Amino acid sequence: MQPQPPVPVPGLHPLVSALAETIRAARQSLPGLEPLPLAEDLSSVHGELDGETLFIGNELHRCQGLRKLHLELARLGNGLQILHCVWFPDPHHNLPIFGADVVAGPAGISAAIVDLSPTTDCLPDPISKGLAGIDWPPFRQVRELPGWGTIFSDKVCFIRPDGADEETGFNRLVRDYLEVLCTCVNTSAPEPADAVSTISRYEGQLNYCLQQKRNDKTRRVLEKAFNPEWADRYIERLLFDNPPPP
Ligand code: BLA
Repeated sequence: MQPQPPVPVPGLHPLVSALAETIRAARQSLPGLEPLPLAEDLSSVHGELDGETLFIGNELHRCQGLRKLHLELARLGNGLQILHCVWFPDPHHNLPIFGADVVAGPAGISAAIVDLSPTTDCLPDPISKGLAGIDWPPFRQVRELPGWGTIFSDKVCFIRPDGADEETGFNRLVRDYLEVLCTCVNTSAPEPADAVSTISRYEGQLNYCLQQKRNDKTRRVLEKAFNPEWADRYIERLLFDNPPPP
């Protein structure tokens, strides 16, 4: 049950490695950061599919204000690489959910998404103001969100990066989003467990997890690489486990 040190994944796409470093650097600035224990069979997962090596590396932490920071790097066969990251707030704090997902196939990155997602009607004021001050690169291929994507804010960035300059631009955008969030985490104070605001943030986070679980693409890839039972446990227990009630 010991937390694992970052496991290097050989041959990762440059944007995937660069984003992992951006996320780790931001994480380091958080108050009271500590590793969270991770079940042995979920921390570092190896497998084989059609002669290809499958690999998933997970890093799990918590800090004051955030109940769970999850960074996952995966290679899942057919040249598929995934960076998955969600920082789940502690509902006692008025903080959004940070989410980022990058999917790279043999032909390059098909999906790159980053957001600070609200758990109530709107984002906290300092987050909205911080995001409004960010310089967005003019991405050429903006993608349409799926039906379950109503959980994201109006500041969500969902693109297919067009070339190395846009990949660099996306990495910079993620760094800027994290800077806005980390500034707020560092000054955030908890509200009582029975406050209406705390309870509605808890419910909002439950809904976020529920909607993310409607993404068939995640489940399908994991079922194919491993098996349906393993995929189900992985999604329910690690990727989108429900928050504990406040
Ligand atoms: C899409 N996610 C995808 C796709 C795959 C995965 C294969 C399709 C790629 C494409 O449309 O180009 C697979 N993603 C995974 C797997 C994991 C993963 C296996 O994270 C984990 C092991 N998904 C998230 C998070 C967000 C997210 C945190 O896990 C956003 C913050 C978004 N992924 C997301 C979205 C799509 C996607 C919006 C597009 C879905 C669609 O178009 O239907």
